[in-house]
This record gives sequence, C-alpha cells and structure tokens, in this order.
Amino acid sequence: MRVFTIGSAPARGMLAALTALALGTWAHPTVAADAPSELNLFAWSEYIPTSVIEGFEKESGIKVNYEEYASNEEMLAKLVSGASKYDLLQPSEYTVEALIKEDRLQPLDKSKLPNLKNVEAWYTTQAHDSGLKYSVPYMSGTVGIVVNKEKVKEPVTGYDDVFKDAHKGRIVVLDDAVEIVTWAMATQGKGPAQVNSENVAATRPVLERWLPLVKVYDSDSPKTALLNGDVDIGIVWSGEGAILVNEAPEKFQYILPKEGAHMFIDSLAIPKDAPHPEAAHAFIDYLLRPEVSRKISEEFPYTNPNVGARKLLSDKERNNEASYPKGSPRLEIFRDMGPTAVEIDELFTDVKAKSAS
Ligand code: N2P
Repeated sequence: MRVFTIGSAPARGMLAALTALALGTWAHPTVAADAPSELNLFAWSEYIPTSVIEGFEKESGIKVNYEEYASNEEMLAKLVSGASKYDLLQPSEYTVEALIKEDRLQPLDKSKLPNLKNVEAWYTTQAHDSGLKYSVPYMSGTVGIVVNKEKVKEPVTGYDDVFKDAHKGRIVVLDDAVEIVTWAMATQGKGPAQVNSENVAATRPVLERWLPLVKVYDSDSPKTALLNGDVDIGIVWSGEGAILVNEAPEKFQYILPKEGAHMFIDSLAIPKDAPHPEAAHAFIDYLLRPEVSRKISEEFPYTNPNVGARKLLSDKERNNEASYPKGSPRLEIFRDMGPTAVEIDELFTDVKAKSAS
C-alpha cells in the first residue's frame, strides 16, 4: 500500500509531475539505442500475471523488468523525474490523453501489432485516443462499491450510503485523489466532465465528512481488508470486487453507484524516449493474443476488451457482474483534467492528512 501524506517525498514528486504536465515543462531525456534484450515495464500493481511475463520472456528471450505503481499520478511523477527510462506504460484513458497532449508518447507501429484486430471496435473510437494511434486497451473496468452483506444490512445504492457514521472505521477506499474527488462531485450532481477549480474546491466539505470515516486507503489490494474482515464496505476497482464475489458470493456484492461510476480504460503506451520500442511492441502484441489475454482475465477479472479472449472465458467468468456489468449503469470515461489535476491532488492530500490526526 502506498500512503501519501503532506510533505512526503512521493507527494512532492507527484505535485511536481502534475505541475510539469500542466505547464508542459517535461524533461526529455536522451534516447538510448534499441537493444531488444530487455523491456522496462512500468505498470499497475496486481494486473499482469507472472505466468504471462514468464511466457513472454521464454518465447522472446527478452527480460522483463516490471516496476509497479498504484496510481496514474505516481506513474507520472516517476516518468517526469526522468530517473528511469521506461519502454512501456499502462496509463488510464485520461492519462493517455494527457501524455499525448504533452508529446510524451510515440505513435504505435501497427505493422508490429497484428493482434490489434482482437480489440473490440468500441474501444478504438474513444475520444482520449481515437483510432488508437498511441495506446492499446489492456483492460477496462469500473470503480464500484463492495458490501459485506453479513455486516451491512441496509440497502446501499450510492456513495453517501458508504460514508455513513455507522460505518466509521469499517471502510476501505482506493488511495486515489482523482477517484475520490469525482465521487464527491457525483454526490453534488456533477459529472467528471465538469471538473474545474470551482467544482473541485466545492467538494472539500464532502471530503471533510467522508475521510475521517475511512479505515484503510489501498489501491493495490483493497479486497484484502474486506476479505480478512477489517472492514465491511468499500469502494474498489471492479476486478477486486469480482474476486471477492467469486470467493464468497453469499457474502460480497459489487454495486455500481447510482450517481455514476468511473469506467476506466487502462492502456499500454510507449514513451517517446523508450530505449526498447521493439521489445515494447512485441510485448503488446503478445498480450493481445486471445489465449494470453484470457489468462490475464483469469487472474485479474476486469472487463476484457479483447473479443477473442472473451470467447474463451467460462460462463461463470462472463456472468460475474463486477467484470461484465448488466443493464445500463451510468458509466463515465474520464478526460484529461489539465491543470486541475494538481488542485485535486492538493485538496485530497490536505483533507486526508487532517482527517488522520
Ligand atoms: C489493478 C488496478 C486497476 C487500475 N490492480 C485501475 N485503473
């Protein structure tokens, strides 16, 4: 778990990164020669199975160095610091858009990605990167509520049902400023397209009410606190919710908030200064193979954008509503938030620190 507090090194790095992103003052390290013997992968934690990495290493002879992050902002901070050179990133849709705007990504060479044909057409037309010039969808998913039905008896339909005094000290949430601030905005009747300084600042009283009730902030494995009984309710990534529902369907339920939920599209993208772009293309195409992508879904049951892989899923996997929502829930894809991202981060960090004391 990564916890950012005011003045901590990660928090400072993150603010610097967001500011640099907003101002367009990115450092551009020099480009090293391509040596396809290794791949520096910088990706979300708990997202790419070890068996998949090993399968690729064995087949290609390319060594994968997998460094993990737990938020888009953490990834941006390290990327902008220039301390390490990465070959492949896994940003969510709104961060893909920010990186494209700042000219930080290289266009994909589609001749090296024959398996791109497996991606469902809908994903190829989304506004953050229409035509998938710079990014390939890896997994998508939602952010929703998990309830332990043995402990929470009253109906839960929206964010305010989670943050109730009765649940004080029994709540887990993602450690993610953008997620939490947009939940608060949703309860004020504002969607993610209305992110601006004024609307973000207006969420402060909501956050001041909510955050003192939270027991655990965890973006890596929020299911753990629910599984071991430390908390009774939470707001988590859908793949984590799907695992809980699979483990104990009689106990856990995944609910999409009535005010609207984030639908993220976590994507693969190659930085402009990647030392090994050949290796990055080879790995992307490997991940796009239906049988490989199916393995990812088995371990991390998010919404798989790969049509070929989805055909290989069991009925049980396909019918898990946390992975594949039924009906027509209100889902929102985020867009680049520009300089307001800095304000979101500052607000959350401030209220969180004050809530802990
Ligand atoms: C995987 C986290 C999913 C990231 N552990 C959501 N954007």
